Amino acid sequence: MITTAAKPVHVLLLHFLLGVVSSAAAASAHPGYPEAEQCGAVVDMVVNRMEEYDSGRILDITHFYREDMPSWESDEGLGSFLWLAASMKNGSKANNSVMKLPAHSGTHVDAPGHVFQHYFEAGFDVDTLDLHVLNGPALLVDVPRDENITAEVMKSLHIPKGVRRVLFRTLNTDRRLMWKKEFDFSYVGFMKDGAQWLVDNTDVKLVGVDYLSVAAWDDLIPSHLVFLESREIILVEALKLDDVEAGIYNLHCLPLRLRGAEGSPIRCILIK
Ligand SMILES: *[C@@H]1O[C@H](CO)[C@@H](O)[C@H](O)[C@H]1NC(C)=O
Ligand SMILES: *[C@@H]1O[C@H](CO)[C@@H](O)[C@H](O)[C@H]1NC(C)=O
Ligand SMILES: CC(=O)N[C@H]1CO[C@H](CO)[C@@H](O)[C@@H]1O
Repeated sequence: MITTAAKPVHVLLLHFLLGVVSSAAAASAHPGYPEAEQCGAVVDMVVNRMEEYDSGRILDITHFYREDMPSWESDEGLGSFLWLAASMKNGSKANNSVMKLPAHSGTHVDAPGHVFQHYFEAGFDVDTLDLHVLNGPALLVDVPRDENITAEVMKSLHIPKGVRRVLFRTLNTDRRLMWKKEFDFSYVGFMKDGAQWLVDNTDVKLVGVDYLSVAAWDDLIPSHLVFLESREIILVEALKLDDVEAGIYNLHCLPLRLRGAEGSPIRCILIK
């Protein structure tokens, strides 16, 4: 990162007074500003954002952060989270943005300290999560759309023994809940008995879901407790599973190394 040391006030004032002349001179002197003859090419620059790479072999299942994405229990959405603290337009040598995000916003991961105070105090933060669990073969399954994820539903999915990572696509994806600003309390998630069934009867160590919580609102804390108690299961939430076929993929998820944090934004991709 390049930072520009703060300038004394009188220098800033001088910049301001010299105004246009000074910034034009600074612009032409800075190699990061295009020369006049290159301007035509600059006008043609087109940003090509992708959800898939390498002809669909790599699928991005992470939501991009946006101000109008839903935020926990809020009607207002995530709101402003990124601003340009230093900008070339205002005389800095480089553009430098600053961000401020709740740790559990957008596509994110929960660590055991999220719902267990003794785990939090002992340091079971996102930097302790097993990258082997977060990376490897994963099954994307469609959950019946008429229920929350109960023990009965879990049973009906017939997840084979040996499957260690499962992404559960639910009614949340059909309802496009992650694309709505208002937090929706009626999202689908795990009921306590569904979480318990998974713990008792499967080898699943990574549970991925398509809204902000793995646990249905009605069983919010009980389901989290069941999943996180053993410290062996990792919860990945608010995955973007739209337009992805059910099946087996290689999953790659990398949280930020935020020591002391019980949650972190995470980048997840599927590779065919
Ligand atoms: C540049 O400075 C002006 C005046 O202080 C301010 O209004 C503007 O928002 C700044 N722009 C950026 C991109 O920082
Ligand atoms: C799931 O549970 C929530 C409450 O946590 C409820 O509002 C919602 O209707 C349930 N969804 C289905 C499909 O049963
Ligand atoms: C937001 C903003 O001011 N961004 C500027 C950063 O610097 C580039 C290069 O000068 C400008 O084109 C952007 O407008």
